[in-house]
Amino acid sequence: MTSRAHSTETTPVSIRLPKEDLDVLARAVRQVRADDRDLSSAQPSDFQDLSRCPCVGLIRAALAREGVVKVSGFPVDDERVELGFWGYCTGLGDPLPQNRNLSRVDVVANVDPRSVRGAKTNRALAFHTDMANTTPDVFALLTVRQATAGGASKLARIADLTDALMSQPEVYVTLRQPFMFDRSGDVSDGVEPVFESPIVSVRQGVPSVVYNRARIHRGHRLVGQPLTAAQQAALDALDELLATSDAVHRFTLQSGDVLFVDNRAVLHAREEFEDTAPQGRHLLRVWLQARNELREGRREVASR
Ligand SMILES: O=C(O)CCC(=O)C(=O)O
Repeated sequence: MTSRAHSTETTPVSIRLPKEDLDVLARAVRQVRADDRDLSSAQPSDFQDLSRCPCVGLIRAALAREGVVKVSGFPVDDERVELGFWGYCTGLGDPLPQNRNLSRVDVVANVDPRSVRGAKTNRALAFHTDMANTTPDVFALLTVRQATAGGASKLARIADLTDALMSQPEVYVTLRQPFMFDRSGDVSDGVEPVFESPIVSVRQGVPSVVYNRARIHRGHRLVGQPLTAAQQAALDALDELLATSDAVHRFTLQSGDVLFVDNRAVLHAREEFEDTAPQGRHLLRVWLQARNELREGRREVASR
């Protein structure tokens, strides 16, 4: 991604889904339905032909290089859109459950305006990385319907922010120490309600990020460990950088757009939105664990 101020619209690397991928996908979905199965019983192996589709390889390469890629032209009018979307995503990684109900595909829409989970409201979502039951390596967001107004996406790669953070050594050192994160109670049995992680880590030369300020405040409250002055100052500095940096990209997703994001490399945010149409903004989300090709791709790109 090239640097531009985030008040202007910029577009991530974009790929239009070719007919070949759409045909392979439609065949796989038809076969699952013909076997009288649905999203809950479909298997990644039902969609294995997609791994040979050229577009899936291109998406993987763009994700490793840029940390984000937008794919347009996903068929959203099909009543089996959730099954097709999940199936397409399994070509890029192993699917992960997203919450206590082990949802394979979660809905992002204004269904519960007072929810603690911002994705179920129309509120602005501050910069964060995805987490709850587990932490995905990659997430995919499909826009089924846009909002009447608002809802623009914002993205920032941690690698583009590290120089600015390192120029404030106390901030950088603090962000590399552990913070407590609340999982918002959205966990399956046996999963701890709070987890500990640094915000910024560097492994084999690759910077990665885990961030959600609201969850950090709740996590520290839950374990009875108030944030120190240095921790508060480090969070303020990171938020200030995200609010002002030229490395932030802002754009609006259209119906049929899928955004694939490396959740370890890129922070994302959303602006507030408004729905006046009877059927409001509706997005679908899938979480993935990266397979080796993606991890190795990231390391290779970082070592150039
Ligand atoms: O609604 C959006 O555009 C983004 C949603 C989001 O940030 C999330 O689900 O984590």
